[in-house]
Amino acid sequence: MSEIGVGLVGYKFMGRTHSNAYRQVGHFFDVDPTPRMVALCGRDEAGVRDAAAKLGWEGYETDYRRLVARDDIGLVDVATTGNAHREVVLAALAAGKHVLCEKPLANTLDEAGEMLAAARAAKPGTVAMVNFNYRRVPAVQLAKQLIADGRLGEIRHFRAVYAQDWINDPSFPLVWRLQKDLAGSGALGDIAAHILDLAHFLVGPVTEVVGTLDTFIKERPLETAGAGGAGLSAAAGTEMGQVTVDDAASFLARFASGATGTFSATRLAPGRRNFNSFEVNGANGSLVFNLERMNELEVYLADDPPGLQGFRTINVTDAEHPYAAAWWPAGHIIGYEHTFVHAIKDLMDGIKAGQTPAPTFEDGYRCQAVLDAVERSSRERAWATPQEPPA
Ligand code: SOE
Repeated sequence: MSEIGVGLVGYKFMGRTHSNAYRQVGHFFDVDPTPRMVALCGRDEAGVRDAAAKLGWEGYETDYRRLVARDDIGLVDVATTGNAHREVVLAALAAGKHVLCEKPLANTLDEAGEMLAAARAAKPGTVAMVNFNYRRVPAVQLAKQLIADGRLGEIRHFRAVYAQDWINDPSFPLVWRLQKDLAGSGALGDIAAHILDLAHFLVGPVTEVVGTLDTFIKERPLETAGAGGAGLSAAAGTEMGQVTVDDAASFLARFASGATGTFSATRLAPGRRNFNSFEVNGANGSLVFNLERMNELEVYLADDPPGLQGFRTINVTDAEHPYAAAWWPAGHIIGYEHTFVHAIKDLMDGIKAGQTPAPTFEDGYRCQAVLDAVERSSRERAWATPQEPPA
């Protein structure tokens, strides 16, 4: 049994979900290599030292350049604010490390292109993966299998809503996700990226979009220093600042397959804490997924006998389903954090095989290209074509 030293950059919300996944994966899956939690990295020494102790890391660093240079680290995991993805990923790849980068890959398409080029130029066997965790919900894997098996026939529509409400209160402070220079965009890159990646995973490439980006709350109180919560909470000061990103992203899409898509992402939907949902309509059936009922997939098959036709709710916890056998007996459901454990399991398998598990940096680039096209479409009020990945 081999092990691989891990260095994780970032220790807030995604840092916590990734730390939990590294701690748990070897206890529930047979992974080789197993991850060794060598060092957590963050600029604030008191903060990262306390987080390293709490989250189970052997040590910490306050400069990612030192982290990527360490000989006892073979995998660098990037869970930082979006503006730091590019520099940390490029440094880690240049140092010959495997890389996992949180979504979205970058803040701009140019950055994503640089990162894709660096991943392609890395020595053979280097893994460079993007973490779109919702692909690793067993119910989403079942949706993928049913579509791939042709059970729905020709896919005609993909319809997704990702709605949250954590910034609906105008007194919620101007955190990094609301600042373009740190986050790249708002709901578009943060949560529309998720339903777009699911669309790519389930239906295939998007070839054309038309959309609108809108900001409803245009200024917010500045965050008080050091108040950043571990999740989506924060403390507000009295000085006000400009919101420089979208609160909501809505767009239509055409797929290379001929299917059509509708996407709505907002963080101003009171009552929708983390409502990530999609519906797929094919010639012979439909699928409905709702993250708030993440262990279930609703399936309608048109060839069910007359009188017995209707959506059935499949509880996707039987051992036959992906990842399910590693956890609990059928019906004993799993949660959001398990999707990160599944991602790290697949990452370890990829490192052993020397093959990047999807989503690769090419998948991350394709997602970024559609986000970029939606931004152009919103500016120009016209259909826009996503940039193809460089050959
Ligand atoms: C905030 O919108 C957020 O934390 C996203 O950044 C995550 O990717 C999503 O899983 C939950 O909501």
